[in-house]
Amino acid sequence: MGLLDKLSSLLGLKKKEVHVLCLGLDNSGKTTIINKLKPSHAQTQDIVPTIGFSIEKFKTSSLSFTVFDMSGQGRYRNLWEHYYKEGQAIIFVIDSSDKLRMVVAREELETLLNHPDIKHRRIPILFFANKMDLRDAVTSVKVSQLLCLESIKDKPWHICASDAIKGEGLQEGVDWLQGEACIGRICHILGH
Ligand SMILES: Nc1nc2c(ncn2[C@@H]2O[C@H](COP(=O)(O)OP(=O)(O)O)[C@@H](O)[C@H]2O)c(=O)[nH]1
Ligand SMILES: [Mg+2]
Repeated sequence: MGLLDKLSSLLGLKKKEVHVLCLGLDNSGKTTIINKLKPSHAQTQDIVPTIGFSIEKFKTSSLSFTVFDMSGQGRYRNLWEHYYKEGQAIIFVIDSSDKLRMVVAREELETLLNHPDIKHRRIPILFFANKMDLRDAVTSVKVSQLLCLESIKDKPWHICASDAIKGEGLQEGVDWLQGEACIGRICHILGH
């Protein structure tokens, strides 16, 4: 069973689809992570609505993923923001070895958190401090400091160090997200 199949069956979500947004700057490792999570039978659809901006989408029986790069000086922001409404969980990927662009990642994160379709929703956010295998990589604690994650008070969040090529750290992240999605669903059922 793939990680995502396990996740969806544990969640008992066979009927309802959960939509996960996987975002971060280009080159952070999103495609590599998603490919590791993806069961072999999942269907991938690459949509290229305009030159310079592409979206990857794939679906399993109960989870649907939308993956895109938050790069290009926000030139395509209006295209990617369109997907925020349907997101019920967020995976935000950071290249831990790219210190120069850490500030850009932080700005994009802030813009995301302040967006009207995200701001007032208690969406769980999983951060992958990726490329931990690289010599230049900073620790996940340092990444969370550089991104000011401690200031996120109104959403559950978690950071995991990962090496997407070896697949290390991904399971821990998915396990956390799974727990949060369960809590979210129970709250939803209870009307909270
Ligand atoms: N060393 C190392 N390289 C990685 C890791 N994750 C991704 N990469 C490499 O980083 C580059 C960008 O990865 P990709 O998944 O295409 O990033 P995306 O633009 O965010 O989708 C590729 O050459 C990957 O092989 C990692 O954990 N460690
Ligand atoms: Mg990609």
